[in-house]
Amino acid sequence: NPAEPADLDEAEDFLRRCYEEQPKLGPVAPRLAAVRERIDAAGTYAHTTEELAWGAKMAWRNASRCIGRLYWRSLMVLDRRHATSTEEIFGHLVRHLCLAGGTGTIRPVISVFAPAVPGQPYSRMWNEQLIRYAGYRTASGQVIGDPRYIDFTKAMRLLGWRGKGDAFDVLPLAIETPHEGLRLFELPEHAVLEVPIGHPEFGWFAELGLRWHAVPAISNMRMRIGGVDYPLAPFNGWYMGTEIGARNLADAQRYNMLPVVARMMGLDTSAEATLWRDRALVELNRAVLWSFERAGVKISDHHTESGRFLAHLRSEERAGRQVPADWTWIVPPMSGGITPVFHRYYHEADERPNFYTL
Ligand code: HEM
Ligand code: NRG
Repeated sequence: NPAEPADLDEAEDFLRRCYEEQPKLGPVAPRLAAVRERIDAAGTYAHTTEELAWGAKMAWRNASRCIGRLYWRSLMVLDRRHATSTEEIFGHLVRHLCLAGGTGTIRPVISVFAPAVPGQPYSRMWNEQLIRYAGYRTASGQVIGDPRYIDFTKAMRLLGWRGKGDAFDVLPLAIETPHEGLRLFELPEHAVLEVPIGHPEFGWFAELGLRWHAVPAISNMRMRIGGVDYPLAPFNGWYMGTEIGARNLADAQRYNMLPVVARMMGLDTSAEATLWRDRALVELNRAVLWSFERAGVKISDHHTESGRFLAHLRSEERAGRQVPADWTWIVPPMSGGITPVFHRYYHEADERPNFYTL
């Protein structure tokens, strides 16, 4: 998996924007000359810590699928480029989760590990997110846990991992480096903040035994800044409730809880037109939001997050920037038309820095 040489035009474009947006970094001209020389000689260049920090914020700002971008300036950027062994990387990932999750005041954090060097293999993770639940297909064909991770779970078991076989088993981290190959690590409990799901009115809801992790931390995207690729740069913010209540726990190909919730609510499921799915969906989402709040864990509802996104559009306009956005991802997966983000078009563009599939 060797990387290409850093693109000089992309490097120059990034540096000009970065130094223009951040006058305290000084004049860009001498930096441009130095970077040209490094790319000529070595095929790549090293970002300063300041360039890395601002570049990561720009990458978030340009993530056109993300509704949560109003707070892009507050991203905490951890420079972990020096870490090389799987042990070191794992240690930093545990520290990342503790910093991000703490006791519930979720902070947006990104840990940036070594960039890809032209012609050389790089370190990466196999996990889609730092915290995810295993999925098992039993002999009778039924699924326990998250169906999305059945194949991943199978791969981990072939590598010697043993899960409890429950519906919410936290998967191990699979970290691969050129020197050590693939190694598995079990996350310590204190790094995995979780919320049990109950309901403000339905006492029976808690007995469903549902829970979810507090921190969504995507670990399989490549961050690209100024022509340099960072294949290992896991990041997190907080959850918008619908990600859990309208997708992870609701999708037919995920935890598929709508039929169960509807039955417990005593709804008439004999015809789609009773809208039993929609009624169950609302209660499942109330349950998620209420439970996170009860546990003191930061989460936001889709109305609030939509309002913030419009505030972000206005604030970026004042800064003279267009906001690249993808309507199909920005509009929440329930009640789309009653959120303000639904009723408009967006500037569709691939601006860099950004995040890409690995
Ligand atoms: C996608 C919300 C922070 C980068 C998303 C999605 C939501 C969201 C709802 C769509 C997810 C989906 O439908 O599966 C938020 C909220 C945040 C936050 C509420 C709170 C602060 C961040 C941060 C970063 C980021 C800190 C990066 C530094 C992205 C990217 C995607 C995304 C790259 C697209 C993921 C993909 O293509 O699968 N965000 N986000 N977000 N967000 Fe955010
Ligand atoms: N829907 C996914 C997470 C995707 C990113 N969402 C965020 N990102 N909120 C899920 O786990 O349900 N973030 O960095 O906060």
